Amino acid sequence: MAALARSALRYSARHEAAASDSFADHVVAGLSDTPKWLSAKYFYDAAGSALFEEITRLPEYYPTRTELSILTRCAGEIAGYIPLSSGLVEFGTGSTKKARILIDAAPQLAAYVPVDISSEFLAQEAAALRRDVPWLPVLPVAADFTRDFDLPQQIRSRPRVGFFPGSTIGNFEPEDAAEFLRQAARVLGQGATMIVGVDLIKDTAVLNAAYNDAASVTAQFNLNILMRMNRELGGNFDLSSFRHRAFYNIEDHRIEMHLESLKDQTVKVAGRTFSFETGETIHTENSYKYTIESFRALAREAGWRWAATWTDEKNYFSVHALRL
Ligand code: AVI
Repeated sequence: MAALARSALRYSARHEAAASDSFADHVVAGLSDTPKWLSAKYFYDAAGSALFEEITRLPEYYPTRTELSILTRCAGEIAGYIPLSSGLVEFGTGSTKKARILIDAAPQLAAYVPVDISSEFLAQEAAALRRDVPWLPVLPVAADFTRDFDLPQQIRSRPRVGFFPGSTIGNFEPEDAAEFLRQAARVLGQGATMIVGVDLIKDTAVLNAAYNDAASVTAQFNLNILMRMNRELGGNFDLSSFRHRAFYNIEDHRIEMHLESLKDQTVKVAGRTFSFETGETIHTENSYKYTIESFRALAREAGWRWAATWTDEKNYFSVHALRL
């Protein structure tokens, strides 16, 4: 995934309200709180984005390959929910790999609109797609996809289909996920369709393994945020004094990722000093898991009508079509 491709991710409304847009302010707010927290959006610098790409290829990390297999196997059926001459709007386009599966199956598409905060990355992906799929107008929009943005003039009078794969919706707090779906409804407009990838609740051992891989890539991904604070905010975190912790919280239906302090210590970062007790953690990410029913309920609450669901044979992952 490109640097910043997911930088529009919010961690929770509470955290968002507490921190301004600057990384330094965010770090000071999160590390001054009890318990300490940081937003998952700061994982995705260049190193973090490369590590996330590695995660998607790990044997334990089933979501990416399972979603790709559903999209590939069910592309024809999913394309049946894409109206004639419509515009496909992808929210937070990390890579066009998944959209390409839908594009290949839906020659009725009139345009593809990748939306991402990183304009440089968008331009690269758009150029590659134009080369490979010359019949399709590609109209990139550089914007924070969680906020209001204008669709390109060329698709305003066409039917619109939103696409939000990867279970990125799981990194939102449920109330923020509903707010995102409401926002997508406002942007796409009446009559729109939305195709969303959602990771499902499953055996705890499978979930825990996916975020505690044997090669420790997820641990490096989590610890990278300390490295980023050292580099960008003059921090002096000793990475060997923290460890990656990830576990499935059954009550809240979410994987929680934390960085745990291995000793009593003080750390300087962003011009401030923070104390850590042994065992104290920084909560760095939530990854919510849904049942098909609980996701449908969330979508309904946000004003969308459920139209179809596709899953894999193990029921690990789901892709939903919603209608406004
Ligand atoms: C981007 N997102 C859907 C990933 C997830 O599974 O929640 C991020 C991730 N964190 C650790 N591994 C992968």
